[in-house]
Amino acid sequence: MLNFNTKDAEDLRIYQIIDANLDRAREGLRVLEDWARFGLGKEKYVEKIKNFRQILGKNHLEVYKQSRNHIEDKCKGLTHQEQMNRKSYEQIISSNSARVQEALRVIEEFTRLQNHELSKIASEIRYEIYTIEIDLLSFSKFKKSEEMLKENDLYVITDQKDNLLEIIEDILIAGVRIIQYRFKTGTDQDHLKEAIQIKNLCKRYNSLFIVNDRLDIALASNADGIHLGQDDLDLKTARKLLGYSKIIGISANNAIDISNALKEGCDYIGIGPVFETKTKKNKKPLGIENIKTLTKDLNIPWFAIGGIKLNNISYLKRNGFEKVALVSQLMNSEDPKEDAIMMLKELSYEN
Ligand code: TZP
Ligand code: MG
Repeated sequence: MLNFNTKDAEDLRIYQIIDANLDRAREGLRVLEDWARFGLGKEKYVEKIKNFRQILGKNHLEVYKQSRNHIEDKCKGLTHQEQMNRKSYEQIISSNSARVQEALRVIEEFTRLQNHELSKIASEIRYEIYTIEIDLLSFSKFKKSEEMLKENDLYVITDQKDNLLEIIEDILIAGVRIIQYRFKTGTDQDHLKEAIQIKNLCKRYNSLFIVNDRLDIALASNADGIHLGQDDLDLKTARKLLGYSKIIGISANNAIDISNALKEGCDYIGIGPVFETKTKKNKKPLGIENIKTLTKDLNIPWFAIGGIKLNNISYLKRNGFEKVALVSQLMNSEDPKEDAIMMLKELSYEN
């Protein structure tokens, strides 16, 4: 039972703490709720967070509110430099989750003696916020990757090169925003080391970093996603292991591959080979007419791949191909930066 008869100074000070922290928690929750609603469109999370706000609202008793001006708060309006430095939505989610968690912890401690029920509520919500924070961050990360896939038309895949990092940096400077790390021989240790270096470069240039074939290397290098061929790990298993913050791309070259990939929730598709290519000698080219048929109703991002060069981009564009992926044109280029700039230019022309 609550006992609010005693109005001694100590009680008032405690109520003031509870009052301030209920406000703090609800404000932080509102930030998370609005991001879940407008930023991510995640109805289930909106409902959950709204419910927490309402529970805390109901428990914001008059006695707490009335204590508000008991002692003048000398720290009112103080802001921390960190608040001014928030640059990304992720930082906003994290700092507001922390604000809610901290406020709830304070409520939990100070209500323990005279409002046990509110103490329990604060503790329960606090635990749920830890999970909600991680989920919202995953969704936000995924959404950002999804947008990058939509916005960028040139997807560059690496080959094994001594000066690979240099080539990649040139390509990133040129404006390419999707890099896939692909390797077929060598040691895992070397690949992981290289993957981390490329990931860091991609991060610096705000670009997507995707690992081909290898889920372990993708996870260990904190890649943004993985690209799987038809003989690689199946998409369902990959999704289970990677979670929902990472993108998964699939290589397809017929209608069944495409329909399976869509059913299992892939995020983009690489379709090819369009033309003959030395990079994948044993695959028969599909040709543009086949690809046009295969992609007629496709409504996720797809990249044509195989034998794509600077001199056939305009032909592909005239046939309605918007996005391309390639290896040799940039990996074997004398001037990868200049070639990437030209490619991006070609791809940006309206037909
Ligand atoms: N998948 C289908 S074709 C291909 C892959 C990985 C190779 C593309 O390489 P290039 O050098 O751009 O033709
Ligand atoms: Mg593969």
